Amino acid sequence: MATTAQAHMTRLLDITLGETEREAFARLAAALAATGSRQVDDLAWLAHARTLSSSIPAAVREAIRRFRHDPGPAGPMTVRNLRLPGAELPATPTEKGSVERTATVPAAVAVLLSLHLGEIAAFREEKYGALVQNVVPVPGQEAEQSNAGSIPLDLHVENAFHPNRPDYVGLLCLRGDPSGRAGTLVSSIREAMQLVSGEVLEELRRPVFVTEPPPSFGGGDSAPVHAVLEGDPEDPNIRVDFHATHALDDTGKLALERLRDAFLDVASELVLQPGEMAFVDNRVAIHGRTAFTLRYDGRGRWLHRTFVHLDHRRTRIHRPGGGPVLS
Ligand SMILES: O=C(O)CCC(=O)C(=O)O
Ligand SMILES: [Fe+2]
Repeated sequence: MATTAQAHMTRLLDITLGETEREAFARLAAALAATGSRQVDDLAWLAHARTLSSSIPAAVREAIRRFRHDPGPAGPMTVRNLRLPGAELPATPTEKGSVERTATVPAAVAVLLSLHLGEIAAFREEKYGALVQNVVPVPGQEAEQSNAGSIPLDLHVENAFHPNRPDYVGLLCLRGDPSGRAGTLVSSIREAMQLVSGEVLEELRRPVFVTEPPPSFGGGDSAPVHAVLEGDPEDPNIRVDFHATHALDDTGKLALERLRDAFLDVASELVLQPGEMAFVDNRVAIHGRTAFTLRYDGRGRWLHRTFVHLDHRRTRIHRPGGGPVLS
């Protein structure tokens, strides 16, 4: 573990805080957690968090800036060695639609990093528009294709059906899976497309795919037909959810299968540990999760999730009052 003021970088885009950064970040998060209304979704608290996000350690700001410029071949960046409450952490929540409204230290950490990357955002229809959401298994929802389940979660772009889907998804680990089995899978189109023929890539650029909203959005209509690969054919954006995206013709179906195989071949597994936060570029990479064993004894896996947009102005018409929640 690095102990100098200079944080140690495991990869260009990953960063492990040295002890000095770790303590400085912890002090900042504690100060933010104790500020004002202590409510994450309160605009005044959020404004304070935005200001403080410029005071996170320089090495973290630099890593985030590099990641924002280019997410690299694989698509995630991970910040490691953040100090979070250990033994004092409350029991892992188990209720449906669980969110973190209170500005706890972990919520403050997730918000500080997210606000340095861009603009934190949420959707009114999903988890009540809370900015910090809990990713925890929920009794009775084990078999659901949502983050409340514990069966394998198919690889997906977050909210692939939505025209204003997040640019980034942040996942902060408060409590790891005690069995060590729950892995977040991340797989990028930059790597996957190397394994797919030009003809298949051509098929994926046709607007012959539909994507249904996830259960977390309470169902509803599919998005209009769309292409799975958009933008520059050399370095496209990806828009697919292997559970919710369907092709309208047979060549499209075959192309989706080929793409899925390629994504699985290049996927990497991040087994997040407490004090680690991963950000996934939701335009370049897709993510999912392996199956894991459930525990409802208060010690089970617990992540905080945030969404980040780069251009707040683009969604202004959907954000009443200029707040962070899209309706
Ligand atoms: O549980 C995980 O590691 C990821 C779950 C997920 O896809 C999400 O919360 O968006
Ligand atoms: Fe997800």
